[in-house]
Amino acid sequence: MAPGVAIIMGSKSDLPIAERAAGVLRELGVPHTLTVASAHRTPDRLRATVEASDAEVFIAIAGLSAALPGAVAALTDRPVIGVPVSGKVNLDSILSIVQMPPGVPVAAVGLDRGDNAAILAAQIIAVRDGALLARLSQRRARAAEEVDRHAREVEAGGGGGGGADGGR
Ligand code: AIR
Repeated sequence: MAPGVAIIMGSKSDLPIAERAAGVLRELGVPHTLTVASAHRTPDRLRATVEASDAEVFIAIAGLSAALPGAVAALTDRPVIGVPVSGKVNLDSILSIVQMPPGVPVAAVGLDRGDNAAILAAQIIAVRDGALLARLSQRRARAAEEVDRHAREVEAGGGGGGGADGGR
């Protein structure tokens, strides 16, 4: 089933977000690799990582001036999903990822949303993988059942709080 998804983070400090992505990919049975390479601190390592990878989709995770997803996109024609990482100023990483120049797109997910990056990467791969598409559909059905259960709890006066993503 390899090659799957290559997850690259700009720093080891991004690992909690990368682990969210890896957890979802594991659950969906999508092979993946995990590494650290910074667009600014280790550009040579980043180039070598991308050039050596046979991944179908890249997930690039970075905070601050988050050049990483764009730098990966500059090095490959395969799809790149950027995950901005939250910090003191959150718009910096979001805009660094969203504002790519014409011709070199990066798909952006929300702040710290490694989980959504993994789902999107799996959806891209699932275009040619019916079994993976079925697992994605089952995952979505389970999430819908959870909302139904929450609705019944709230309507019965249970409440309990927590947002749709558990407040994460
Ligand atoms: N970063 C690393 N190289 C370039 C950038 N923009 C990002 C990392 C991390 C943040 O800078 O992706 O989110 C802080 O890195 P560190 O290593 O200081 O914790």
